[in-house]
Amino acid sequence: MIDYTEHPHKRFNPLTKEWVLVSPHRAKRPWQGQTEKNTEEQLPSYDPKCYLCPGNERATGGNVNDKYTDTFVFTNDYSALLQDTPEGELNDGLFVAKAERGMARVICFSPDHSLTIPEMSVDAIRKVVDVWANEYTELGKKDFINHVQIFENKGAVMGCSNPHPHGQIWSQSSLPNEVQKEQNSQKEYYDKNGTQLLSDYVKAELDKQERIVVENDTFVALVPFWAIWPFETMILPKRAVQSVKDLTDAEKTDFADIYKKLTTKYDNLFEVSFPYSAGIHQAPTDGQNHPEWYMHMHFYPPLLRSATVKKFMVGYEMMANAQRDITAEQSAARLRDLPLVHYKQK
Ligand code: H2U
Ligand code: ZN
Repeated sequence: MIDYTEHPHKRFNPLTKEWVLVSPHRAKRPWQGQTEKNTEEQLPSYDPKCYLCPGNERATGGNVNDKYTDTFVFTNDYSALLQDTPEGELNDGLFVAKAERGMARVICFSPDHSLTIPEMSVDAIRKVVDVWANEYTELGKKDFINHVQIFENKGAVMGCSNPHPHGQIWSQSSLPNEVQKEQNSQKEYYDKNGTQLLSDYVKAELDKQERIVVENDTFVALVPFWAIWPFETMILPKRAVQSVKDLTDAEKTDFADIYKKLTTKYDNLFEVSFPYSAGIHQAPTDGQNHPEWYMHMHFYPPLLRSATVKKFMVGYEMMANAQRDITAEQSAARLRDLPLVHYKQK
């Protein structure tokens, strides 16, 4: 009989309808498990050369940041999407293209250049959540914006250009690929069952208690059953909410709280500022009702065994299928067992 902690198997991701190959027997290879000691240099609270610090000039001539005291949002000076793109469509057999309009924004999470989310207070992170809700609402209101992607790239290994704590928002006319997959699956599930896919999933995970990392009154952080990255997680509200703007006041604070708790555990894993790409998936802003939607935040961290051993999505992953060794349950247990006090505070 198959033992899912031992034998190679495939797991299904119902959100994307894609499979991941899990090879737990390979994780039994000798685990050196050393945590690289933290050699990160302490950054200054203010860096006169940083284009995100308060009062500084940005990389483009002329633009100067406000002397902000909590969060600061501005339109990306090098936006990948533009408001004034002309209309256009190409439908020439196999050559298909379409104009895309949008707007991109940058959010500074804190005026303090040296901080990261796990080192910020819940009150300060709550202000970031408020900015997300506001940006989702305001960008979403525009007739040419049907999707708002909020995300954070953390760490140079993820291509982040600046250590100053910040995130981005790219909003656009059409649904991007990953969101379109989730849209289709959630709609199909809701039409068939009358409940949200992720509503049923969260209930089942809270019931099983096998992959939960941390929870508070209204939010949970877990390693999804179908996780691809070694320490991939999701943050989800405990009730069906379509977007950050629909969260209650208490839920917004709980969202900030769990964001801090999860990222603190991440940093404590290898005692290093843990890199990741994170982003919030939420209902399209197309003016339609989306009862099928259940907002959630994905965290895709690249580290595997230490601060310097990264998982590469190459070879079989690029050519065939995502694959992992350590199981989602093992990863969840390791993260769950880590302290909620940041290692720098010890
Ligand atoms: P990343 O660190 O995730 O690359 O985000 C930084 C963003 O900030 C990036 O998209 C923008 C870049 O275009 N930026 C500005 O808008 N103005 C600047 O002066 C520098 C960087
Ligand atoms: Zn800075």
